Amino acid sequence: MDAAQVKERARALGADLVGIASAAALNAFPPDPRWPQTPERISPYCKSVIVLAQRIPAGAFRCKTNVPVQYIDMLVLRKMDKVAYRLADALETAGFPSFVTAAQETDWSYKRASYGRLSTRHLGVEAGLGTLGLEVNILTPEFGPRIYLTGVLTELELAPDRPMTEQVCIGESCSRCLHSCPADAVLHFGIDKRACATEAQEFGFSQIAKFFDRFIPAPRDEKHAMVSSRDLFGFWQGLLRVVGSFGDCPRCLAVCPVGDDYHAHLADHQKQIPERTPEKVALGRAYKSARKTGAPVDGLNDWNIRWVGVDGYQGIVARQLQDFKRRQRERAAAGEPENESEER
Ligand code: B12
Ligand code: SF4
Ligand code: SF4
Repeated sequence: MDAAQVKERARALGADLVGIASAAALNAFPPDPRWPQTPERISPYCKSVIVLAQRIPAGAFRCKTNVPVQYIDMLVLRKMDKVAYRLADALETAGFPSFVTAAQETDWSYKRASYGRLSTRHLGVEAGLGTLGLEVNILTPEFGPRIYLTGVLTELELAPDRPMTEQVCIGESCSRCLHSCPADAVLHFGIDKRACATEAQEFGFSQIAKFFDRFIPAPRDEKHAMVSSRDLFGFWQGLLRVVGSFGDCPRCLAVCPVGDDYHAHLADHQKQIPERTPEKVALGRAYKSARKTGAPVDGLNDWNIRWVGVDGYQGIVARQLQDFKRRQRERAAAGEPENESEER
């Protein structure tokens, strides 16, 4: 099987986006060399990583609460794992040992479990699917950040895709993710993980640990109250359906204006950002001036710029919007629904 056949197979199985990264490049460029999230740490034989992305349907981002996104996230992750498993199985049947990485688990020994065994966003960039945004989500031209990703590690040597050098994120002059963030966690091409986790993992591991820290020394009647509290109910729902234990906050995904799905279904609903404050706007402007004056910015340093896009923002979103509007006009002229999805 060659790269084109593998990609065709992945799409036929239901992947929305697929790209290929060479294991050698991933081994040479770990996101943070102090904690190398590399294929060689997992398997000495891996030659290529096939990166699959599954889009999150935009409809869920048009609702009154975050609940529909939280549920559909889980369905998307389940579908993605199935597609990846079937692809790995097909490769192995063809004679090449292959397996799927855990897309959501983290490694206890790496930065107190805040790192996965591989960083699937960085996999996506190396496989040419997009570049990292101001909030370090990977932004794809097709669906912006509204995707989940996973990787199939294979011993088959495949021609890799080339990483994009053009920055997909509009950058500091946009800052919509920063304006929307309820936890003030969006840094300058970086993220305050602890702050984000308070919203994105309301019933995550650290909340469970804190709960039991309070529970163990509490007097008996307080313990009774805690047993029937909202916290414990949240943990139960998290165990049952994963909802609440991660993937709770969709705001930086919802408001990002990159992607045809945004133009088609979200531009109207997400136009206003209720969380926007003068302080957040000022912070975005400060980021902009720091970049303009060349002040040191961790997320844009010589190592990290590889994943942000070495050529900077060159108008990809504006070009896409024009192209999207042209296709809308053509569909309207042909009497077809304006926002119908493209064949992929
Ligand atoms: C742990 C985790 C979290 C944690 C920590 C997030 C983080 N940034 O690492 C928390 C709870 C905060 C979180 C939140 C969210 N997550 Co999350 N998360 C993960 C997970 C499981 C591991 C993350 C990881 O390994 N990061 C790798 C490290 C390298 O990332 P980093 O520290 O940010 O990277 C920087 C550092 O290396 C930094 N750096 C710092 N110091 C130094 C020093 C040196 C010397 C150098 C060179 C570099 C360096 O530079 C890098 C680039 O900026 C991944 C799945 C996976 N296996 O990748 C999903 C994942 C990243 N999450 C995802 C999502 C969607 C979310 C949320 C939107 C919540 C939601 N609705 O699901 C938010 C978004 C927050 C955000 N804007 O980043 C998706 C992202 C999809 C996308 N489009 O990008 C992923 C990829 C899940 C998946 N399988 O698809 N997440
Ligand atoms: S997931 Fe929510 S809290 Fe985390 S960075 Fe995005 S908007 Fe902020
Ligand atoms: S909302 Fe704007 S600044 Fe944030 S990631 Fe998307 S394009 Fe970049």
